[in-house]
Amino acid sequence: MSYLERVRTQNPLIHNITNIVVAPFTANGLLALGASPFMAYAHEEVADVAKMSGAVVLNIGTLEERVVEAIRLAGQSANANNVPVVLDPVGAGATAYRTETVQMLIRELRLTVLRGNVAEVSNVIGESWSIKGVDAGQGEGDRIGIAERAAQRLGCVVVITGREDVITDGQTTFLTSNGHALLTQVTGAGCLLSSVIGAFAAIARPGEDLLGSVVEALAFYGVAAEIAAERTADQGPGSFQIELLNQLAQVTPDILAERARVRQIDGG
Ligand code: ATP
Ligand code: TZP
Ligand code: MG
Ligand code: MG
Repeated sequence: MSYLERVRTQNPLIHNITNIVVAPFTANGLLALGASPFMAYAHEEVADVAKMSGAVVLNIGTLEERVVEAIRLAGQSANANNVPVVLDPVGAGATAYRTETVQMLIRELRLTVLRGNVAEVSNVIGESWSIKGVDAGQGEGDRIGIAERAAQRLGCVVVITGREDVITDGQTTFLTSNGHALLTQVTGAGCLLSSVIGAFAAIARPGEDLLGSVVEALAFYGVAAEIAAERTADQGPGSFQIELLNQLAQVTPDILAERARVRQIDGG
């Protein structure tokens, strides 16, 4: 059974502490995929919600003190209960507050997956890369090297997205090249992807197939975007955004196998 089928069969509960821009889009995307979204922020309940979930997705997009504390409490509970933790360090490097917050989080939490653009991931590990708000700035650095160093330093799977995505555990590295430029015109395309990765991490067997599952999440999301772009070719980002949700529900394991562009570049 593919990881995608496992997500749809197991319907994992995904606890999201995300930003105010993307919450409904993220919940709808997870439902379309076949996962079960749960947005919960209250300090009184986040530990309980994290404990009962298949994965916890932490996103600092519109951070403020109460949200940061909710993220910390949820992450600690997930760690204590062996629930996978995905961190999306939105805008890390754009302000000192964001950079310091992600650095506190990586000190205090054990991450399962870190997913960001190249600037965000660089800034998380103290290698600066220009960033304009929440979008990666221009740069010519070694995206693969940054991802591998981040994975080794944090002891987790790291995903750097862009036109081509890098997925690595620090030893073995994959590139996926599905996707479509229209994804850059939909806010939350990266944030939803981080939650989709959470759903695939939730069904992975710990220590066995996490990396493979995350690679499939990237290919799946990219294929859904490609088909959505084909179906809305004469329209624009609004129609594309809706069709992306449709395709998250409609892409089958066979379509995925036919269209996925995945390349392993290092290791075993
Ligand atoms: P940024 O804020 O820098 O756009 P993000 O958090 O929105 O970052 P992206 O890097 O845009 O995240 O990645 C989100 C999705 O969009 C991924 O599936 C990625 O493969 C895809 N993607 C991003 N840019 C392109 C592109 N130019 N062509 C094809 N796919 C892309
Ligand atoms: N501002 C703060 S969070 C956010 C914006 C526009 C959403 C960012 O979403 P993504 O997925 O990184 O494009
Ligand atoms: Mg983007
Ligand atoms: Mg982002």
